[in-house]
Amino acid sequence: MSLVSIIIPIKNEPYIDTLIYDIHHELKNIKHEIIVVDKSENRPNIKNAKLIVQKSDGLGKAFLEGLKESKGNIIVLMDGDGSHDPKDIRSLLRKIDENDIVIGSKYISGSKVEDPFLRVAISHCANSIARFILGLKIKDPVSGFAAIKRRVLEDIKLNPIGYKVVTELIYKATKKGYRIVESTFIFHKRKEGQSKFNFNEIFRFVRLVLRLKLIGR
Ligand SMILES: Nc1nc2c(ncn2[C@@H]2O[C@H](COP(=O)(O)OP(=O)(O)O)[C@@H](O)[C@H]2O)c(=O)[nH]1
Ligand SMILES: [Mg+2]
Repeated sequence: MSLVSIIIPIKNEPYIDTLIYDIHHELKNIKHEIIVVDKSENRPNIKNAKLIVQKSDGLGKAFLEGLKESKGNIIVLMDGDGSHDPKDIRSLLRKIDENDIVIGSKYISGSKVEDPFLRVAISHCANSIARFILGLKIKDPVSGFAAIKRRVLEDIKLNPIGYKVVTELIYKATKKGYRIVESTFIFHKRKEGQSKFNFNEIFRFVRLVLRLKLIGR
């Protein structure tokens, strides 16, 4: 494992400083870089990470902008609100050598979700839609927490709409026969700030799933 690039899309996330500090602490024995892709109204003053100002729209496209600036052979995508714990990055990395993609999965035994009931219910519905319509075997194909080998991302063309770039990646990577496994983690309640998730994201997700199903890309 030579270099791990951690890409964190943010939009008004006051927790980002603490998160960056904790990631560096947790990964102190691993060569890594942190890339924050920012779409905030007021530019945050980011220390100890590379800041990219997002030009496009949406979480999925933020990931692609971060990817372009990254140098690692392993890429980690995570949220900037404290829901994804830096400690769990290590669990993803433990499995990446023998696999192509490792998904932080909320719905395998050993994982835990600290979210209100409505959020869990929406997440379960999105999961069922992705698994049923796209025929995915992964238990949590709508997760936003994953480690991915760079060569997979160089081979697959992503065309994200909205949040769920990992769903698109899993679908396309499965078709190409890449090895995808899941890893347990604890999905914490966001530590600060507010969720940017809204009902438009549900429509974008449905559009994404139908597009993948009907035209395959
Ligand atoms: N750069 C960027 N980050 C975003 C965008 N939308 C959401 N995010 C970030 O993506 C992560 C997940 O979003 P969040 O609001 O926590 O969604 P939730 O966990 O589903 O409630 C957080 O770090 C957000 O700040 C966007 O359009 N651009
Ligand atoms: Mg969140």
